[in-house]
Amino acid sequence: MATDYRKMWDKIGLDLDAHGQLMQVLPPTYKDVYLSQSNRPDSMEYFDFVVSEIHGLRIQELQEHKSNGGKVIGTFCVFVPEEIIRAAGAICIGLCSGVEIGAAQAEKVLPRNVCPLIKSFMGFKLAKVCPYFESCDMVVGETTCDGKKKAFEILNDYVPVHVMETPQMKREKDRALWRSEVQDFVVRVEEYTGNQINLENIQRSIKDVNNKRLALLRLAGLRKQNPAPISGKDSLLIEQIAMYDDVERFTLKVNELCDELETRVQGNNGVHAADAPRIIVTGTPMAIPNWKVPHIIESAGAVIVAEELCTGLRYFENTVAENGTNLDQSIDAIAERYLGINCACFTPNEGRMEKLVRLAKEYNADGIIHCSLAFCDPYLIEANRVEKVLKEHGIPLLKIETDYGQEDTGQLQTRVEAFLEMIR
Ligand code: BJ8
Repeated sequence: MATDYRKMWDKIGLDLDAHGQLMQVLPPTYKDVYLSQSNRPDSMEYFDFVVSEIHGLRIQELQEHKSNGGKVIGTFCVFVPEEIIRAAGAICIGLCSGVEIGAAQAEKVLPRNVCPLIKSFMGFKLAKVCPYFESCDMVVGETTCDGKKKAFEILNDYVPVHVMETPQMKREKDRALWRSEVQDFVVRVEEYTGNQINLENIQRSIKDVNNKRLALLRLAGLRKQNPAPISGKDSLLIEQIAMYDDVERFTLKVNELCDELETRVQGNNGVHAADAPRIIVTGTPMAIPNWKVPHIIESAGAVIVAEELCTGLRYFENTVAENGTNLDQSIDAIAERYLGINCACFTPNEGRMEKLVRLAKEYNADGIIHCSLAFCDPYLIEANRVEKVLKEHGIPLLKIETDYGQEDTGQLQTRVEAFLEMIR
């Protein structure tokens, strides 16, 4: 029998009616999108369990951490250094959401035509439907895109927001700015948690988070095989869960999954036929439970072999150098690692173009699908640069612009099927 968490939800201040509506959406969607897949690895059981307890057990863990004096810090971008949060004994939680709930409330403070990711986090906070948000006493924003930057001013009316200034270029002076932002963040996190960050706890934290990223990289490496031993949908789910699960447990479970996948690879046991078109997805992050486009792609007979997304490679492809011998060196190493992220908020963003060409080769991809959220200027406009470079290299591309609604599903299916037909 399922545990009744209503008392806990009520205590942390959720609107139980609105939250009940949200919880009704998830199980049927999950069944259709995930549990309907055939030949899934047995080790996916853990990740299915995590989703089934998405607002239960993990929230209980956060509440226990808080009642023992710990802090929970929410983030909206993979640019926020989680190593620093962890070193200070706090738990870092990614708050981006991939579902449109609370849109009416969000539209009271935001324009109607705004990126769904921004509208969604504002809606979640205003409608009080997200126990992760309500567990955070502080959230960290960034100045990556204009929409988020301005939305954080409004969000600050409802929860304390610390904003990190992320540079828009990668010159030496931009690096210096970012290093100083990271140093300021250390001070802010120390003040907030009451815990000092020192060489010992930062090195431990760097190692733990590196291990998490390395486990995800191991998983990504296994997907280079043909046939792919795991679906793109399952891989995306794991990359989404990486944003909020317990770091050590998650790392262990991803490595266990990889052990199983290695056996699958040896037995030539894939989730799709060896001749299934191999697709790389690139673009804006796909926050949980936004599985619409991957579901369409894999239902049409293709297999997604990599995500050049922040819920994907951009999150784990780089690790922090572990050889810092003093605190400053370690903090600089963290700052440097984060500047390796190729977000479209940078200009120019050539690293992303080079990466896509390299990934297409490494993963033996037949095509790339560029998927951007509506009203996301950085990615929608940068799609032009992506198109130009991929054309020069003869890599087929399909560009999609969508939101969190299901209204365009039929149209997207038709376009994806036509694209797959073309590259087969
Ligand atoms: S590092 S991609 S997580 S900023 S989709 S809110 S950009 S209008 S999410 Fe992102 Fe960090 Fe970059 Fe990654 Fe704005 Fe675009 Fe919306 Fe976006």
